Formats: sequence, structure tokens, C-alpha cells
Amino acid sequence: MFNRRTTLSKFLIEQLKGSPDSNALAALLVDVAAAIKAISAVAAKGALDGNTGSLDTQNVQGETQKPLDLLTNEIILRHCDWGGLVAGMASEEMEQPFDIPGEYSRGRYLLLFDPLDGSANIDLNVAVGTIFSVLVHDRDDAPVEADYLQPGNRQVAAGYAIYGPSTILVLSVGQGSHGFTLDKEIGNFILTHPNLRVPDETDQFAINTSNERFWEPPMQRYVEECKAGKTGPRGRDFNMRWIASMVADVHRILIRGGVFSYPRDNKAPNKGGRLRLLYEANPMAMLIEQAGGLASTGRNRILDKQPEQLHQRVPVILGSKCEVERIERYHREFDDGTDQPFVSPLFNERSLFRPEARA
Ligand code: FBP
Repeated sequence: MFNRRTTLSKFLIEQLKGSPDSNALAALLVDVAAAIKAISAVAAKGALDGNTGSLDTQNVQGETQKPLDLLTNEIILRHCDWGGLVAGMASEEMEQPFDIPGEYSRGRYLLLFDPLDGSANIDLNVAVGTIFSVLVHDRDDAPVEADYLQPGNRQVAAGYAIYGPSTILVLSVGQGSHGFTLDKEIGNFILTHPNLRVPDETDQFAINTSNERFWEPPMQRYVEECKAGKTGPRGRDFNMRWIASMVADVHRILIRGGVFSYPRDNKAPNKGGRLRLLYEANPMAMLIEQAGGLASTGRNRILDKQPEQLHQRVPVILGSKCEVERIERYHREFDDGTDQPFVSPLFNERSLFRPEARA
């Protein structure tokens, strides 16, 4: 039962063999995995530890914080601040980056994370997750905020944990995306989903359709056509899913395909969508691309986007290649005015969004 099972540590040693500074990166990912085990245990306690409900505080996004948002943030900081592997950390739950305390040495990595993604679901006992991204800080002095503002194509590692019936860690160090299931009896992550692949084609889309009237016309066009199914231009029926935990929706796509969208909406046209670029969109984009999918803002590759602010948001459209390419084409046709056949029943104005606001 326990023979020939590849543990996370063994896998990382193999994957990173010969890479520069491979031991330090492997050690950092093992520290992150240890924090994820601790979060898995805390999340599994649910209301037993009084960690449900909401606080009367808000995070930098103006979102009401949950006790677990802060607790999971602390768990990651405490697992990773003392090992001499990171130069600094940034989190959805902290307005400013975290500086490594003076008593500890600094390493060369920047760790960025959303400690508890989908936290609105925690009281509902629906799967939530942790998302993380690793960048390089190649100076000896302490990082400042600008050092975190690197495009996603500079990530050296990215991953997420999904806390569901089982706890699964999916990560990439640039050689594919791979899944590990936590064996709680021995406290080890075991390789169970090697070389994940996103099918090019899909009949499943994930989006919060309650925002439909606020989307740009190309997004409306795409979803209208999916809903029309066999009776419309796609000529086949589609299925819709929306778990409202990005980790769970993306995990489904990595396991069976699909396209996930959280597009820009004109509820807050300057915000550029809901999801954060540095510690949600970028790590998920790396995992999806490493598994053969695409990750776009609708107009540009997410991983090429130059961040301007630590907590900036970005429209996210990711998953099966053919569907992401179609959505990008619809955006191009809208921008250059060649999408005439489709007139959204909800939009009379063609350019409801200021061009400069586009990602
Ligand atoms: P946080 O919980 O970290 O803020 O994540 C944002 C998120 O919960 C995503 O996980 C999810 O995809 C999205 O918001 C759901 O948004 P909505 O509630 O508007 O459907």
C-alpha cells in the first residue's frame, strides 16, 4: 500500500535536479506544503474552533474578513518567515508586503498568496483553497513593493491547495502541472495527478451569470451562444458550473476541461474585474498554461501583463484552448467593430467601456 508512491519532496528533487538554487526552491515549496497541511486541519475543524462567521474588519479590497482569512494568513507567514528562503511575502489579507523579521535571514524568493480563496464559502462547508506564487528577488537588500510587481511569466513556481473531501496540492515549477493528495494518516503529499492536461475542446463554462448585464458585449455574445446550445451558432449544448471558489472551478478545469471567466464588468469599470493579478490570476494562469490551456484577459495573455499595483485586479478567462481563443476573437471583433451580426439586447452603446480601461 505504501510502496512506490512519490512524495512531494522526492518529486521536487527530481523535477528541480540541476536547476540553479533548486534545493532552496524545493525547501520553500515544502514549507508552503507544511502550511497547507496546517490550514487543511484548521479548515476541517469548521465551527468547532469558532473560526466561522465574519469579523467586523475589512481587507485592503474592502471585503469583510473571516477569522480564517487572518488565521490562514498567519499560518503561512509563520511557516515561511524564519527559514531563510524568502526575502518577503505579499498576501490578499495584508495591505503592505511582509518584511522578514530582523532575527531571520532573507532568501531570494518572494512568496505571494491568497491564503483562503473562496472564503465566502467557508460557512457553507463548500471547498475553499489557498493560491500561491513564487517570484525571484535578485538583490541583497530587502524588497520594496515595486520588487513584487513582476509579470507572471517571471514566476518560478505556482500552485494551489483545494480543501475538499480530500486536500489536493497542484503545483508547477515550469515542467507541467502536477497534483498531490494529502495522505493524512502519514502526513505526506503523494503524487496522484501527474502531468495534468486541459482538453482543447469543452462543453462546460463557468461564470457568475448574475453579472451578465454588466459585461462587455463580446462576453455577452459568448455566453448567449453557449446558452443557445444546439439552437444557436455553436450547434451543441453547453453545461454551466459556478462554485464561487476560484480554486474549485479551476481544479475542475484541470481535471476535465472547461472555461472559467471572471470578466471585467461595468459595475466598477475601473477595477478591471474581481480577481487579483499577482496572487490569483498569475499562479492559476501558469498552472493552466503548463497543462496545455490558455489564460487571457480577453485581449492579452495574463502572464505577460505588467503589474502596476500590488492588489490590482484583472479580467480572467482561462481553460480549454479553443474556447479561450474564441472569446479573444470576439473581443477583437468587438474592438475593431466587425462583430456587427451580434447586437446585445442589453447594450445600445457600442463603447460602454472607455478604451483606456481595457486590459
Ligand atoms: P476571495 O474569496 O479570495 O476574495 O476570492 C474571490 C472569489 O471568491 C473567487 O474565489 C471566486 O471565483 C469569486 O470570488 C466568486 O465571486 P462571486 O461571489 O462574485 O461569484
